[in-house]
Amino acid sequence: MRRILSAVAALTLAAFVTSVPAQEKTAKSESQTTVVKGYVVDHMCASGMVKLDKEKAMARAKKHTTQCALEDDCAASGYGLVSNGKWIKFDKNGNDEATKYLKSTKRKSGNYVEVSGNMGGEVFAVSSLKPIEDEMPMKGETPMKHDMPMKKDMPKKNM
Ligand SMILES: [Cu+2]
Repeated sequence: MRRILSAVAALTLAAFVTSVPAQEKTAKSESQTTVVKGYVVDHMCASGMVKLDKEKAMARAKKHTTQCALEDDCAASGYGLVSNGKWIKFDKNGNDEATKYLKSTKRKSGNYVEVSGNMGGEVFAVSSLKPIEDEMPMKGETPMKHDMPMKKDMPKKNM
């Protein structure tokens, strides 16, 4: 009898263990963590950009300077991403993360980042923000790798 009971217990335990991953899966898909890439821009400047077509919007977002984003009016309008030519507004945490990033970055423009979080209602609830390598080099232009143009990178003009 004892042996049967422990076999039943083992089976019950096995059933419980195998059911756990399924539950985790459901919980994960419900929280819907999304990863988005784009340029960190303030709302004020971005609102003009996203009226343009996708390519132009991205080019403008890339050129938008860190200094501009940190100016009082720009900062007050809140931050978000210009991603795929569209505006994605950040929540409070996203704003804080963007401010922290903009104040510490050495980039003068081209603030290309990856954010993960929750795209729920009107704002993107940011859980993390990290700078990543700019995937969109401008046509006919070498991507800026340094804050200051290096002499050896400048095209030589021997007239
Ligand atoms: Cu700006």
